[in-house]
Amino acid sequence: MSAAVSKTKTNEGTDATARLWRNARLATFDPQLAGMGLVEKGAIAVRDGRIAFAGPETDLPSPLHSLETIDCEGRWITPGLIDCHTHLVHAGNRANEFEMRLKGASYEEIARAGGGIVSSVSALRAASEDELVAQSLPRLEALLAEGVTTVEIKSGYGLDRENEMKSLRAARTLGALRDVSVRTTFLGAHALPQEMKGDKAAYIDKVISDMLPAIAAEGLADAVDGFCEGIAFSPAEIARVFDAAKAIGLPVKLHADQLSNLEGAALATSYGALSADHLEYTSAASASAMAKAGTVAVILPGAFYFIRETKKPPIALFREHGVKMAVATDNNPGTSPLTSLLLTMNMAATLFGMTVEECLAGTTREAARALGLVDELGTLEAGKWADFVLWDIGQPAELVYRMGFNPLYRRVRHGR
Ligand code: DI6
Ligand code: FE
Repeated sequence: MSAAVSKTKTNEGTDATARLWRNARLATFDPQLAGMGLVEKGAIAVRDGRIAFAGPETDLPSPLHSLETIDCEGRWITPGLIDCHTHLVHAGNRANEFEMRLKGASYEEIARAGGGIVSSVSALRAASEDELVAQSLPRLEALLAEGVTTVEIKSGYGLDRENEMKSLRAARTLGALRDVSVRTTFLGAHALPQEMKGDKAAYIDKVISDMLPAIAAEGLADAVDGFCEGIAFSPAEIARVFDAAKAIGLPVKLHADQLSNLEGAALATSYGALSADHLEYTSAASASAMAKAGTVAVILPGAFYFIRETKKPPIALFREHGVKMAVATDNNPGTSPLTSLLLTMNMAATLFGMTVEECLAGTTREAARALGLVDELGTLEAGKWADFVLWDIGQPAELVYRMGFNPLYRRVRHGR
């Protein structure tokens, strides 16, 4: 059954988005309302792709009564989902490595056999930009089919100027090919490329003086990320990258404390990072620093699950200190080949004990905050982009509760 569009009222001028979505139940995530900001018998008025009003139908300002009306037939509406941490642009996959691990091989053995991140770098370098787009598109489409309207995509499998730029251009192209907002993040400090083995300092030099200026000059990155870990880069090396990002005016985020505690989250806060991500080993001191700096904790249960990690991120600490929490897929070929944000929410709830409200806020409002976009996206509030999803559900908890079921009815981005 399709929602009926009233034929008696016409659009205002040439604004094809000018509409009134009425007879809906809203989970607004408006921070001024309690909990999920629920509104029974709600309406959303859209003009010029933005929300002109969201709230109880009875409060609708009279000038908006003349808008063309869509009857939502009592369906639930949430903000469009935001996947705020992905490595979605990559080439090939690592299913072979997965099979080897199932037979008992260690990461080290796999790396020696030419697997691991190095194999994803070779595959990406061998792929043309068009091939990269073509391979990544089905992953993007899987996210969109479940109501994602904004996705962050990192580079980090190119590891030289040409291939990092190719990745970021491919990410931007994906955003042009589909109705989705793409935010790009330069993750040059992801791994050490084989050709620079034994010389991390020289590689960081290249990230800072070769790749970053070229990427910034073309406007290819909205933020800069790094992987702070024993197997990747030290806090001192990441600090050099962040100094350069800051000098160029780009915000930073960090893969921090995923496999060990290097106090990466605290380092990120000293640069006013938008987010610190993973955080399995994050300390109380870092959690407190995150709260003070307003750095969002991005929780990534897909990687935790896939690598069979046992140390859980300190959710209780984050709650205690008032750290905002986002939830994302971390889609990548090595540790999280996951393209379902709905399943990710179920994992965050089941594996980490996050509440329904935390999971849903984590893929809407807090995900927007982790991208520095909370003034534009992430809630159903007047002034923000009209990005929202109509769901065939009886209550918001169903979005977190089900596994492998998609109750999406309609996805709306910028009012369309
Ligand atoms: N942390 C991860 O889990 C992935 N990257 C990162 O910084 C792993 C990426 C890969 O193995 O391909
Ligand atoms: Fe990641």
